[in-house]
Amino acid sequence: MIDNKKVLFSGMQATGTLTIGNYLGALKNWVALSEEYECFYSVVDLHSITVRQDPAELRKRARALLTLYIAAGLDPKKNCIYYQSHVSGHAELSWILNCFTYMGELNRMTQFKDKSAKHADNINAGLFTYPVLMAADILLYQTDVVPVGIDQMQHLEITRDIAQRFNAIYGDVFTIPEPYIGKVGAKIMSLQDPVKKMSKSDENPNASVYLMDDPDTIMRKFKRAVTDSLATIRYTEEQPGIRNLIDIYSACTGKTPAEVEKEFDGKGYGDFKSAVGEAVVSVLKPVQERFYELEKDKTFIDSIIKENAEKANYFATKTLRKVQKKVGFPEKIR
Ligand code: ATP
Ligand code: LTN
Repeated sequence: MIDNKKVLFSGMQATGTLTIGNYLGALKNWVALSEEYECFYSVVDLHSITVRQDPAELRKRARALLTLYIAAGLDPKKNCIYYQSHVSGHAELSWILNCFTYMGELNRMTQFKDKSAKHADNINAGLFTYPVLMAADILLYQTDVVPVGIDQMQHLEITRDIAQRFNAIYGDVFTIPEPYIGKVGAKIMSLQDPVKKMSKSDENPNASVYLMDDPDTIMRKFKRAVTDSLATIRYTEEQPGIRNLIDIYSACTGKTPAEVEKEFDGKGYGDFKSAVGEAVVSVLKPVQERFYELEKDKTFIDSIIKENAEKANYFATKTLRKVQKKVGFPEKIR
């Protein structure tokens, strides 16, 4: 608890341009929850280097991502929006938690399996211990709730296991966090292969709609979206392409899948795809406009980066000191 409010933590990697999957599955919920909780939203740049990055590009993307958090509607005066690399406590706690995590647990992580298949030439130790750093992010702020997409559930479970294991040895040190998965949009699928998750690192640009795509591009991508030959708009497992479009439309309009089925009963796929495209365009337009405005205000963004790093450091240090004492590190002489 901070000032009688429960704590929320979440983060995203600056590995590429955000997709509507990231927006509908995570960022949109962050904004919805931001009044109710004391929030920490991190640009997790330490996680990004588990995959090789171009330094100048990473720096640019990280700043764009931080700006996008604000453009999406997070008030940076109320929410702590910051770079993970500006708070050394993440790396320090991560080391300690590494010593409380088993190889066997990490071996089971599906994201590790996926990423190591994809980056077979660089299966580094950081990629393997990625979930421990994520646990450190969350536990450092005594987090109650973590809004993420479904793909991050396994990482949330290991975070809880590590925290419970630590608490069982040393007493109530960490708050045990709960995941928050939105009712709609928690798993947006690729537009080209609707049984695969939409991902910002997909090589096929038509598979994902990016947050900064212009209206023509968005409409074109939806027109090309892979569907089926059943010619009926139903929310079923047999029609993964249509089901995904219904999810996207629901998440953008607030309508339930049943309402969407009714609205498009008897209509063709062409009409439906155009409607989905238009709904996405109108959700993204204000975010894009704010982004381009904010991007110009270097002084403002810089001040946010500085102030929030200080705030995050303050809370991180509190937990870190407690943990260091518990495990038996000597106190610093001041
Ligand atoms: P990468 O392709 O680099 O692995 P990603 O697109 O999978 O990236 P992440 O940075 O791993 O995105 O995820 C950021 C947040 O967005 C997480 O909370 C994650 O659960 C959520 N998310 C990612 N992809 C989707 C998706 N397709 N649908 C819903 N939520 C998603
Ligand atoms: N692994 C997450 C990003 C992430 C995160 C976190 C999410 C790093 N640390 C802490 C929530 C809480 C991902 O989306 N790939």
